[in-house]
Amino acid sequence: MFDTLTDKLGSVLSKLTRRGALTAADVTAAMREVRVALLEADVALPVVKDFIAKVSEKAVGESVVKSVTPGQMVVKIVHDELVTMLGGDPEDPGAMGLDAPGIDLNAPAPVAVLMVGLQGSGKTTTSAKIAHRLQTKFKKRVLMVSLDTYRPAAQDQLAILGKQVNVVTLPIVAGQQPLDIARRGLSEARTGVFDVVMFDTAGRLTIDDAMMAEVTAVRDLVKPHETLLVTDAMIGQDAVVTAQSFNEKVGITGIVLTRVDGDARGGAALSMRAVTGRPIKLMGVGEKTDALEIFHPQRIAGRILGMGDVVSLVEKAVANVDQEKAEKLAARMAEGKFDLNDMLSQLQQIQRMGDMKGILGLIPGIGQAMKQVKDSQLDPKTFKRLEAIIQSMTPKERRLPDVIKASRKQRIATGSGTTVADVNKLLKQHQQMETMMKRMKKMGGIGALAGMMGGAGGPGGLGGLMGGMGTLPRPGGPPFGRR
Ligand SMILES: Nc1nc2c(ncn2[C@@H]2O[C@H](COP(=O)(O)OP(=O)(O)OP(=O)(O)O)[C@@H](O)[C@H]2O)c(=O)[nH]1
Ligand SMILES: [Mg+2]
Repeated sequence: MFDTLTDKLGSVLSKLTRRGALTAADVTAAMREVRVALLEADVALPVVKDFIAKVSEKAVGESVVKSVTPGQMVVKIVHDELVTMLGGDPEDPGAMGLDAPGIDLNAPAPVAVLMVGLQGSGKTTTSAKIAHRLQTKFKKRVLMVSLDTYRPAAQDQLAILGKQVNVVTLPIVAGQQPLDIARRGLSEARTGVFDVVMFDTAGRLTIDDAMMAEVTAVRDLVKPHETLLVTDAMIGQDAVVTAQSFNEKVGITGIVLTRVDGDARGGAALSMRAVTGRPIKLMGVGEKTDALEIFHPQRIAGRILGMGDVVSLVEKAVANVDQEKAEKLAARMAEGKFDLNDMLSQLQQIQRMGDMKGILGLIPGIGQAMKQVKDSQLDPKTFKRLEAIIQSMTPKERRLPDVIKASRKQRIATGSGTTVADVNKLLKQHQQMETMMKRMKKMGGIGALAGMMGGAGGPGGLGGLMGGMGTLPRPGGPPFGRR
């Protein structure tokens, strides 16, 4: 489905990865091409704008890790942003394995699943595919119920599919209306001890008020745990509009994108999550009853970019650098050494770890002390400012902070866009941290740290917190994406 997009992105980004250094202008030019590629793939304009803005912001602020080129770094940023756009979490690639059911069955049996969508979108076929999948892979007993009394032989169609895949369908009673069939379906699902009951509905347009009223009445009766909108990937942006209006009128919990095997340009898949706020859960990849796949954001992003090797290269490089730095820092701290370079690398590591309060809260003994830490002390801007101050120092000053006297302070303040008072504060903080490292060495390591955390709210508090961070293992996954 994404062939054209993959080709375009591939050529833009591989040009970048081959360059040694990147200027802001290179990134801007590349982003212009990425933007065109996304628009041509029929991705909704607001989604494209947002995507480009996020990637550009991250690409410019990104520090480069040795052993990868800036261009490779940009590929990784684009990748992570794609994953996010598709509803995934770049830091948690295993969030939903490919062998997950794909839909949420976490409710008392029989779990009701309602299938809705436009005419011919693939509701009936998809119902059979899902039922088949749940029954064979997840050992669920599924009952299928057709509420399509509009199209001739629609109920027979489901019955035939049911036979093919060995899934029970509710016996057809000629002339019965949708709500009555639904009621009968529910009671059959209960008495027959089914795990899941799927309701296939007639295709309808959201502008057809009578039919929309009918489906909401069915919804109120069967109280579906999942209401899946089945929509055809081939209809591009219209699929997104359809999803929006079904969501407003019926309320959907997820989307199944069909005909992903066709030559759709991919825009629907890419904009759906951002525009509707609902995830694509599954995708239909053919007419056969087993042609159904989990919509896995990581995988799809990988497929679109087709640069998995670059992405994993960057992930590894970043993980290595972090690991090396953390180990070096821990070793130095164990010796009671802690200069401004060490402070800088700690600042950078902490920032990469994302939500600092969340992470600090995990450390035993710190949760309590955390309550006293002012939010401003954990504000990313504060860290950035501290980082800027240290970066404005010469190597000698970083190694031997004692040489920093008045005129040097003024120079550093000017260089980092701060004030002499800010520089003084940082130096004081560093001194407190250094003292603590020395004390810690005497007291025998990190175990002593919690006891020293009592005054976390005081001026040395943040220093104390950061002192503890260097020896912590980094939480899994690459430290990119969210900042
Ligand atoms: N290639 C391909 N064809 C599909 C896919 N899903 C459904 N189809 C085909 O699309 C056609 C319509 O599918 P149905 O399941 O009958 O669609 P529907 O939404 O139930 O249609 P109505 O009940 O008339 O609204 C059938 O020929 C299916 O085989 C898919 O993922 N890929
Ligand atoms: Mg149908």
